[in-house]
Amino acid sequence: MDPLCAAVSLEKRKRTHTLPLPLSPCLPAISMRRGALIVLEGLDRCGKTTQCGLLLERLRAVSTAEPQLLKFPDRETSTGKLIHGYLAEGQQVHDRAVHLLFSANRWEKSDMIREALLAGSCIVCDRYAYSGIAFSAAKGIPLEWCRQCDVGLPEPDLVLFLDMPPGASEKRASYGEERYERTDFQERVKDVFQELQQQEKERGCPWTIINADQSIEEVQRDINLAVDACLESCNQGKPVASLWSDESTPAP
Ligand code: Z5A
Ligand code: MG
Repeated sequence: MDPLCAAVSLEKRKRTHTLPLPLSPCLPAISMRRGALIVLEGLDRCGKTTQCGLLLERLRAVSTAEPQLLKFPDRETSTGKLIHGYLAEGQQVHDRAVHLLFSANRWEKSDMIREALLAGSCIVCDRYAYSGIAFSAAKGIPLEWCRQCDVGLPEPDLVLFLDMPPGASEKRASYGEERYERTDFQERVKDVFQELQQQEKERGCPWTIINADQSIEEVQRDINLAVDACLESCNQGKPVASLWSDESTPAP
């Protein structure tokens, strides 16, 4: 059995007993042939940021290359500052212009993502292009127009959709502080996410749906199961693909 599979199967055995799941200190971390791009998506307050942090911690234990966490929007870059003004400070920006800003905010990171994956680092992404489409199409912008801006970004190896009824998230902390945090709008966003999910399934890139309406530990357990399978396939030389495009970069 190759070392990654050994680490992963040890993890699977441990899972039945304890959560969270630290690797045995005796087991050396694995040098991955290439890293995996793992995206967490879902409606507001479904637990994406919480689970991204937990996943990062776990990947640190499995791999020799440092895993990285990206959060979109990245509010620190120049495009991110404009986005933050729009989301949190009520600044007015044309719907299509703000869509382009969100997309640009991802493109700024695209070379870095590809290089890190090829160097063996896993990347955990807190929202990605799917949020970009879902929130803009929910405002009435045509879905295909929204998608075009993100064609060619690094394609995720795993999309984990944290599924939760829109009403349930209202009970969670800080709900309602930003633009978009209204149940009627979140219902429309969920409809677009469902349409995207169906389209991705039809093109052979199905999302993994995680029930987010359970405890943090239970959600983490379900995520870990899906991530294990994804790491195995990346380590077997799956190329780094481009989203909604035929281009790809072979794994080293
Ligand atoms: N947006 C867009 O329009 N276009 C784009 O291209 C992109 C984004 C990328 C800001 O995003 C907005 O940008 C977002 C979409 C839009 N607007 N909306 N809606 P953001 O990611 O910065 O949003 P946020 O403010 O971080 O919210 P969030 O990410 O949706 O929350 P979350 O990360 O999913 O949840 P959390 O922070 O992990 O958890 C929320 C609370 O629930 C917290 O107190 C946790 O302790 C608690 N929690 C977490 N898990 C559980 C469980 N399992 N049980 C109970 N409590 C829990
Ligand atoms: Mg978040």
